[in-house]
Amino acid sequence: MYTQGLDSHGQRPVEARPDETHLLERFQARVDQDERIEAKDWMPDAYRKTLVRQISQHAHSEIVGMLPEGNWITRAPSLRRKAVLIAKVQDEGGHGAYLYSAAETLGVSREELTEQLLSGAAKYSSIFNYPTPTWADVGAIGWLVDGAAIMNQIPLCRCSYGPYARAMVRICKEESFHQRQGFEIMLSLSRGTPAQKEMAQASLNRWWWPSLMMFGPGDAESVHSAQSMRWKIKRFSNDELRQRFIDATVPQAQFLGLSVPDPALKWNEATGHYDTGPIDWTEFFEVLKGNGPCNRERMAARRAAHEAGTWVREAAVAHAARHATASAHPAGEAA
Ligand code: FAQ
Repeated sequence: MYTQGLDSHGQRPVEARPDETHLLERFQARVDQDERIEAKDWMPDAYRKTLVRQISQHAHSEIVGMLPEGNWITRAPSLRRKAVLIAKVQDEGGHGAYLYSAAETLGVSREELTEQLLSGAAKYSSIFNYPTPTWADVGAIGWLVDGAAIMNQIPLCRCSYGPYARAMVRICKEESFHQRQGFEIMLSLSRGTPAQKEMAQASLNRWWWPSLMMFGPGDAESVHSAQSMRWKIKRFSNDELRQRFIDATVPQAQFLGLSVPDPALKWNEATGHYDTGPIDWTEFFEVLKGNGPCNRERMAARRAAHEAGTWVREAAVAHAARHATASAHPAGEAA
């Protein structure tokens, strides 16, 4: 019930029906030449399915991702922080809306996608199943979670599927502001009183490892990566992006005067990258199975919100129907 899409379908190699071989070759040639694939173009069924899976999971993540920070809107420490946080959480809702629209261009309805989320059939990012017990968590989410999201999403602006790539351009601009506001909260706390600095450190300790897990399983375990990279949906592997994030973020932690909670973390002169200790993949897969600290709470909140919004959806449908009747029979014309 609370799983995140355990009915995962491993990506089978794409096989063309005999009559599709030519279409498939042409499609791959277009992708290889970095041409954009648009909604009405021919595309292999598996490409369409992969995009619907990834884009909808991404949309669900944005929507569920409003909850951990939304938890702090009523308790933000100043009017300025409150206004910024409200705007940030609204941006995430907007990202969800663009992404659902991008998924709809592939022939799936928003209702179906919502149903998949609410029934537990669809996944959303593991990261949003962790709690936000202190204000510093709002800083850590902006700094680390939005930071990881940007690292993963900038390459998606060059995704082969046009509607997804275009949605990502605006999303990345907004995520970049989110990352800065998070870092600025962490900076204020780490330059504040000893108690504030301790709060920032505790929050880095909580969010560091889950942020690394956001990039998905290691390359050897990533079932979709190879095919998605051939299709140029993904441009870099999970491990490559994770390493880039680590290399960019460790110096930021040093600037804040905070320690990354990894005793094995070490700069490797030979590779030009940071080496890290092992990631606890058992924790990741438990979160995906629905056993993270907040999976049940997050799904319960989404179901309650959906329920509470029923009258809005009904009113919108009634309004659209009335509008359609009025334009079909303008005033003065006989019905
Ligand atoms: N959580 O074969 P791969 C954000 C699943 S938005 C849960 O490597 P793929 C903004 C994966 O779906 C954050 N499940 O899969 C924000 C697959 O299962 P399936 C979301 C995960 O697709 C900030 C299985 O494991 N971002 O943060 C995760 O090639 C602050 C095997 O994995 C996106 O969605 C995970 N972390 O690569 C909002 C970006 N990782 O589907 C509010 C777009 C993997 O077969 C506040 N997505 N899985 O049942 C992607 O780039 C890719 O889908 C990856 C996974 C990289 C996430």
